[in-house]
Amino acid sequence: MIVSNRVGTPGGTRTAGGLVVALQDALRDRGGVWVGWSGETVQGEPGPAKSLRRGRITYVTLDLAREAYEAFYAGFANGTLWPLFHYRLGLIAFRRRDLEGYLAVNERFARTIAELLRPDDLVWVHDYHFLALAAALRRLGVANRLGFFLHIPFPAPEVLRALPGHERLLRALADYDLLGFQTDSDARCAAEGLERLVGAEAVGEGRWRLGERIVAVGVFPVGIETDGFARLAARAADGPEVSRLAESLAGRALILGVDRLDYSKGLLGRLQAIAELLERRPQWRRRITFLQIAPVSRGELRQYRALRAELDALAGRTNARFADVDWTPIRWVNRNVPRAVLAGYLRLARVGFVTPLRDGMNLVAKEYVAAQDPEDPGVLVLSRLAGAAEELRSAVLVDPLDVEGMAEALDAALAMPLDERRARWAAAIAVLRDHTAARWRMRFLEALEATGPATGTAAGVLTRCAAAT
Ligand code: ADQ
Repeated sequence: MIVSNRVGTPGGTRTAGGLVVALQDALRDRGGVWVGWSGETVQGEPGPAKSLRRGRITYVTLDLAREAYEAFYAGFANGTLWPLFHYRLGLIAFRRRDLEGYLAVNERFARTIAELLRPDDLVWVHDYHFLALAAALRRLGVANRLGFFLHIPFPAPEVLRALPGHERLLRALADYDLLGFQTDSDARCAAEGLERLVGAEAVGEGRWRLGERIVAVGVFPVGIETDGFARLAARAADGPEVSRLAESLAGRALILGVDRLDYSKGLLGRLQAIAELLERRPQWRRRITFLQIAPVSRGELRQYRALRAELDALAGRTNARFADVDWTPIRWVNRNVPRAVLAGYLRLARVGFVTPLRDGMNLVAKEYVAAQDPEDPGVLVLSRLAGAAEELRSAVLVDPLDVEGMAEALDAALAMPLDERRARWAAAIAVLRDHTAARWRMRFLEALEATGPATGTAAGVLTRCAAAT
């Protein structure tokens, strides 16, 4: 059984992210149930869960009452946990009633899940919306193996300590059998939080004891279906949408960014770096186009609306400053793009520009590498603070706060000779062919199956929280 806030719509993967596809494949292989929010809010009490069977997968979705949505999704999950876990303390809004609403939604999901579970089912829970789900399930007497994977970074204990109620959430995490993280640093932070903030005791082999419970902590970097995405990109290259973009470039080099419009993605610094490049390296004026595809996300939250206004203004100002009658440097597009078209755009780009201030992994960086033409690959310019930077060491790595440094990196990437581009790409694609989405889910599920006091998992050696040292 998979639990995640949003579920992949049955059959529909046209716009679905790589992750939804990977989870769908996991259920298709083994058969199972996918539980999540329907995406609908209702006035008053929501009705019972809806269930839909397609092949070997049963989708079970719950509506949320409007107030539950406000407290759980807009409030605690995205107004409190998201900024906290991305180290943006100044953006945190905290209200007790949001925390209460969050815990209540976790309880409601637990009741639905408990009714559906058979004794030997494995449960794999995803992301920060459900930190407290295992605790709620245990209270209902569920003894199944419960695994949790966090897609976003896990903060250092000193940062987590800012959250009222953090002890309760950490104890709730220990009700899972396995906690999975994107990077070593995230796993170390979680382990150190368990030790320092709620007194868990390391019992060896990547496992911690808290009261009666033993929880394993491991590192499982999310991957993509590398070869599948490469084929998608190669096929898309001659399609009408990609040709339209190619023609509009009129031979200019394309620098491409693709992100949800989120303050963690470093979009302001990215636009500033484009302006800096054009200012300091005038030889690139008229010779590049920066396309940023950034569909609006969580637009009902104040912080997101403010960011959007700032980005609109900055893109407009930069264009006004550098544009000519027949050229504008920045194309700022707030729209979703079908996956197959996106793959073609990524292939067309001379530079993939990915500069989050912090990111659990960042799949766009991986998709950019997979989409390249092996004969003439482009260059990935990647933030050191994306989880993907731990694997993609051959990218041009940048500090996302260093605007001048990012402009220099763009200059180097645009001028990079073919030999060096090929060598960097070959190193990156080798990693991605090895660390695929299929391997990610198999490793996680194997580790989850191996948990329990009798067997235990050798999940990794964890010492100090890197972010705290
Ligand atoms: P996100 O923050 O959403 O994911 P990311 O990892 O880049 O970020 O994944 C986004 C996915 O959506 C990619 O597959 C991308 O192609 C797709 N996408 C983005 N913009 C799009 C657009 N305009 N049109 C179409 N598709 C678009 C969270 C964490 C990440 C972590 C992932 C997976 O924040 O750090 O890598 O989960 O674990």
